[in-house]
Amino acid sequence: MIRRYDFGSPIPTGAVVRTLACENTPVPFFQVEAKEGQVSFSLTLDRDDMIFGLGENVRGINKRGHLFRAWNSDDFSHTENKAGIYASHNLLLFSGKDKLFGVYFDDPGAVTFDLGYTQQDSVRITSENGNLSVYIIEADSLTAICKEFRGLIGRSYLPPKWAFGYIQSRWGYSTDEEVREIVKGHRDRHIPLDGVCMDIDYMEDYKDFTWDKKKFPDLRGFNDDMRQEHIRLIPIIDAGVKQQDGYDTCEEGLEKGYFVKKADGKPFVGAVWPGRSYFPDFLREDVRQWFGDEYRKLLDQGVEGFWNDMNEPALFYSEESLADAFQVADELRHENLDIRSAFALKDAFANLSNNPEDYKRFYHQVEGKAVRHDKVHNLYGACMTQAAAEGFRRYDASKRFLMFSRASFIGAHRYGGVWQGDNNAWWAHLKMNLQMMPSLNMCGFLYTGADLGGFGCNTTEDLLLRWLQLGVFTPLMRNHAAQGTRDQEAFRFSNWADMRNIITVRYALLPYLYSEFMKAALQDDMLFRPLAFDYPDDDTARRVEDQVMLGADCMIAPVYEQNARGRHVYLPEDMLMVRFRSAEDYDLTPMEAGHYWIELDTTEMPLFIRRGHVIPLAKPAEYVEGIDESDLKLLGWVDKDVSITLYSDDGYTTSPCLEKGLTAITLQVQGEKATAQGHGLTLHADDVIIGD
Ligand code: MIG
Repeated sequence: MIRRYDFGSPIPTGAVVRTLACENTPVPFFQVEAKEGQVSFSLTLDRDDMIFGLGENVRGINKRGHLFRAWNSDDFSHTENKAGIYASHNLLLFSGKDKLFGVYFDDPGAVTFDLGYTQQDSVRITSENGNLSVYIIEADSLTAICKEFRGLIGRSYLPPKWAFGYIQSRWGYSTDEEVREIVKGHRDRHIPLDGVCMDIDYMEDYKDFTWDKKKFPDLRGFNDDMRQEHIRLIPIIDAGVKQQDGYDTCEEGLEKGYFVKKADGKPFVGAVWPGRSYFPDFLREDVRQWFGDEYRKLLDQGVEGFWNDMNEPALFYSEESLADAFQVADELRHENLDIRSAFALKDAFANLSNNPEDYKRFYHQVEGKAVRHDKVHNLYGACMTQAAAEGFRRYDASKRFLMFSRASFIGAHRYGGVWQGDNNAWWAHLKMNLQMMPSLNMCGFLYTGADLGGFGCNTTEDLLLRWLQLGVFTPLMRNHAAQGTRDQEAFRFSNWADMRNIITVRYALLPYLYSEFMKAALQDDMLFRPLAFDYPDDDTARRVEDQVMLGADCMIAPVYEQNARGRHVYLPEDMLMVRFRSAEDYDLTPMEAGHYWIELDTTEMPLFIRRGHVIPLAKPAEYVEGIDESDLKLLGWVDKDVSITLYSDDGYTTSPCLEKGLTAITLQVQGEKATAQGHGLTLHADDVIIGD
């Protein structure tokens, strides 16, 4: 059951797709206080209450105890003290002795979430706008609450099947020759690969929808060559449009008045990669249509996927803030810089980027009215993703395109996926990657993953290998690194064969992972769940922060510590451990519920299959299109006959039908032997373990 409560005059966000009448009774569970234009919602926590949600964010799965703030930020250092990163996913789930409900704050501006931070037993959520809709969601389990919520916000984005392949990326690839070398580096060593991201250097002077003709003289031909090798090119698009005479996107945007404007009606100028830039008013439908159609310039070259960046929007400086900083510098020029003035000078420049004041300098048009940016800040990236997705639909409605964005808001989950932004080559960020998966899934973002190996800082051989072992399971499996860091492609390292072996596991599991992804997307379920969702009565399971449930049948528990040769795992029920070294080299260990220390060499990764469940494993392939989905091995630990269904489709149809895509597989147990049947499938059941 979902109920809606309005406060002030809510600004439409597009997050919710179901029309619900507004209740005129007080909102349950919370004490409401309106003060100085803000509205706060408070409640008291019992000692054992837990709080889930907030999507893409720092800290653990249980969010209790920290202070968060919904304010999409280009923050390249995801440390624990941060109040948020690139996304605002304002969903909370409360679970405890007397509490079981979800609450969604549909507010496009800043919202603070004091979740037992100021005082450990109290929660206070404050909408700085004071204009919002609050949705209270009740059902009989956390999983059911999420499903209800997902019904409210609409079906998740469906990527094409190739987007589940391994993708290589690096900020710095700049010529077609270089990309060919990267592809060759993988293909020569049989490291599977399906895509290469093109970062900002492919563009001409960082201008959206252009490419440098010297570096990519024949983009169409190059794209075709890559397609022959089963590789897709995935160019980046930035939110800011370079200010330059003769640049068509800039000129057209100016002429039609498509860019955000200052109070005086002049277009706002902020700087990003290309220097001074304009920012499309993505909150306007006509602007979305225009910008979305610009992607055609690259789609016409055969491109089938993009990533949208810098759409918080990131701002290096504005004309105004830069002028202020220079003024401070001028004033201090002849001073004897002391403790105060030296810092004042430094701060004048250090605080230029993503400065809160700049976000008050420009306006959007929302339903014909000018709305100051800071009131709707968190919608910007989401509306850019929507623009792209709608552009793709107009371009070819029959086909799925890949889209993942950096900034997001709930609602954007219908239009694209997200990557988890600029992490670092830190072990802590491997763990954070795992913890973000279920939280993002709660909010509808199913197609997601983090920069494997770490974006900033230099990775190490063991960190990348361990991170790939998690990446095997994340729908977006992309190795990405920042300019200036150590080369990070798997083939650069002495242990490349171990990395290859791990990546082959992804391809062997792909029929299963794709099936679970599509089932989750088409039924508003989560692909990754905290253990608390599946074992609500198990107090140990409820507090597990480093293992998560995957699909209907599995649990994952990656190693996330340097030099570790194993880890502790808690099994809430009997499970079969598959210890993979590669798609074809693994061992099986049936394990009863309980606590274990599991030996895992750096080359080994575990997957746990619940007793009574079976999952399919294909032969390894070097690209998604090469996977033979008709010849499958079954893995599992069963006591009796089992039937499962496997979803499959052509991989690009835009209106997949769950029922049509399902194939039933039945496993029959007779004595010590299992046999399996499924329409059109060759099935091998030798790796199914029977009974005790
Ligand atoms: O701030 O395009 O998060 O993935 O490589 C740098 C260059 C801008 C930030 C993205 C990152 C990308 C980088 N971009």
